[in-house]
Amino acid sequence: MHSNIDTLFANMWEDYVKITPSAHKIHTLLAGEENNSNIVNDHVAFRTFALDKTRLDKLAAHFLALGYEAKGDYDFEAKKLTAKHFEHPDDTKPKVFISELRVDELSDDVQAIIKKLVAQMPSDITDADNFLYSGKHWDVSKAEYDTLINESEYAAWMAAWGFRANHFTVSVNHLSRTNELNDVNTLLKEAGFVLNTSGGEIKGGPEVFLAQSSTMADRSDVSFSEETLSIPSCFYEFAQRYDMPNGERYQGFVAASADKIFESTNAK
Ligand code: OOG
Ligand code: NI
Repeated sequence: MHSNIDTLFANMWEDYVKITPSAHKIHTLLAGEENNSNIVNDHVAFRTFALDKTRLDKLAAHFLALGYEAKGDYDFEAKKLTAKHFEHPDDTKPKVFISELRVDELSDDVQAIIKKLVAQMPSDITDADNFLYSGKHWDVSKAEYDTLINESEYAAWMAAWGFRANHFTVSVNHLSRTNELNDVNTLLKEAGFVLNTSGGEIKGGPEVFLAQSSTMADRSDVSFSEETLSIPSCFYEFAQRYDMPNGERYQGFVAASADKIFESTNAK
């Protein structure tokens, strides 16, 4: 386990930008606007398979050990996902969103593939310092990837990319030039980045106290058993939070919006 939150996030960021060059470019673009390099992260998200060796709790343990606390619970029925979010008492630390795929609800063929992948993984690897940016611990063939993608884009993404940040999220509230998500989206489109339009370019809004947008994932090389292929990797997200009637800023997530954000890694 890591003993320092900032080092952990710095290592995860380094791993993430290697396969998400757009995030690095956008970070520079927004930091340039800021005239400093301090982009505040709203949250970082992770994915996993809900199997004994890999379930959400295995990832969460790393954050709980660093003082994070479990907050919201989310269910995505159609995508067969369960998720939780975690917050740190020091609210300058990014929130963490972890989801897991309910493998036992998938077809027998797909379950067999996922179980075969996870069986190749040493069980103590989930405790390693670098687990949250360690990638995949199995060989997966292109044929297996294709079988997974036909039933669950999420399963295929996990099989190809494994354990690493799926996305970082810019806190629009902390930008200085603008605190409006719509302005950020305009800036990104003018610079040529492609946004996820599933459910509209902006998901949510003031009525649910959270507005979100995201890029479509970059593509990056993955080594499958027989060949290396370029497939969707990770994306960058932008979040604007609003104050609730009690005056406190909303810190949760919105399931209906998250449902569409998941689609940022779809091949389209
Ligand atoms: C997570 C999607 C949900 C959010 O901010 O609502 C999410 C994922 O794609 O793994 O990050
Ligand atoms: Ni997110």
